[in-house]
Amino acid sequence: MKIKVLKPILEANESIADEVKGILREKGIKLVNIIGSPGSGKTALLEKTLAHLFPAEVGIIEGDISTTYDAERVYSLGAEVVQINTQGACHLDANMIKEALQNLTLDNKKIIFIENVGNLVCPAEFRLGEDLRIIVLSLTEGEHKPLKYPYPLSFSSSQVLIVNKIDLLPHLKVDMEGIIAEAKKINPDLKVFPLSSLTGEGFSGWIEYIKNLFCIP
Ligand SMILES: Nc1nc2c(ncn2[C@@H]2O[C@H](COP(=O)(O)OP(=O)(O)OP(=O)(O)O)[C@@H](O)[C@H]2O)c(=O)[nH]1
Ligand SMILES: [Mg+2]
Repeated sequence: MKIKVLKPILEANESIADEVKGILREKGIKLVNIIGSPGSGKTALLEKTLAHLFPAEVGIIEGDISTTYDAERVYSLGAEVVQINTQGACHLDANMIKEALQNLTLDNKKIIFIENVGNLVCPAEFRLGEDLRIIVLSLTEGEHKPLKYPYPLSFSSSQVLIVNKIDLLPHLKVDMEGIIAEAKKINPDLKVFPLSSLTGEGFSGWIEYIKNLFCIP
């Protein structure tokens, strides 16, 4: 009997992620992968960010286990959106992104945001061909998240940490500076933006950063 050994899942994912990167590089489009726990504010961050960009130049890939609620929220703001329902899987993989790209108009896009499935653990393992990986952490998630979740590499493989819901700071017993210090212990190069996706407080630094990084006027 011949036993077939398939490529390990992560190895196969890596090569498809490279393909995705190649497709988008050819079109001059930047890809941003947003990771974070359920309810941390990934969609809210996207909604407020869209207000500072030309929505027609933005594509969004929404990853959820089920429903199109988040896709409807960003679609109503003028962005083209594709919803991926993973039917139980706790993360997106590069193959799903490759397929989603076939359902987006690429010619008029400058940037594509991926909202990954709400989960601080599984999505970190799967590179999607992104140019930038962002982790969104809400202050309501409590302290010590960076040290409790160093593996897989959710904090160390991200370039940006959004500390969301700072409008709630007066109502919480949480040490924001302590959270940031912990995250920096794991990844000293993290760019950190404390902000509120509800009030817009702290947004100017984040918007300036992403526009400069990707040369968006
Ligand atoms: N006070 C406050 N509430 C926020 C902020 N950002 C998001 N929320 C609220 O937090 C809840 C979750 O926000 P979402 O943007 O749906 O979170 P998400 O990370 O996209 O959630 P999933 O897609 O389910 O993983 C909603 O009720 C938002 O209104 C914020 O900065 N401040
Ligand atoms: Mg969401």
